[in-house]
Amino acid sequence: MERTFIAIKPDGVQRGLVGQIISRFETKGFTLVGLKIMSVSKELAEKHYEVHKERPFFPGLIQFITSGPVVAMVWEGEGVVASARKIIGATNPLSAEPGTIRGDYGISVGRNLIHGSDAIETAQNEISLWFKEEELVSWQPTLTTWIVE
Ligand code: D4T
Repeated sequence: MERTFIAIKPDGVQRGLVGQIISRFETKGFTLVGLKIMSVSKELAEKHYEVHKERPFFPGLIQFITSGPVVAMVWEGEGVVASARKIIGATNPLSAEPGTIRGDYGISVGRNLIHGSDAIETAQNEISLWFKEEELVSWQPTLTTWIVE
């Protein structure tokens, strides 16, 4: 079953949005299979954002993501990678549609609240970077037959 990596960034945690953000994915019908609050090391942050290492915003991004606790999650469900990106909204919260997480709660690209994997392969790499296999729980919610035909 498809899985994606989602992280509530330090701004989302500090602003008390953890519960509301988790609710978006829960009420959509996806299944939470991994969850932890953690301090992000510089090493992990640099690995996670490696593709951006030559970009001018990279130092600020690393400083920000390591500046406070992050809530790291793995969500599961059919089409979850692309669907989660839609729920999250555009990278710049000012361009993100109302109804998306970034569209509803943010105004600045450097404080865009949440990360979601951008493709299935990226998701697999990010999940193994952030979680150990034994931290993930495979389970089938009893509600599944009322959510998935
Ligand atoms: P993440 O990876 O955090 O889910 O964001 P996106 O997938 O939506 O966007 P991204 O990879 O292009 O950017 C990664 C991260 O860098 C921050 N950022 C981005 C920034 O601070 N300034 C910028 O100009 C850009 C483009 C925000 C998200």
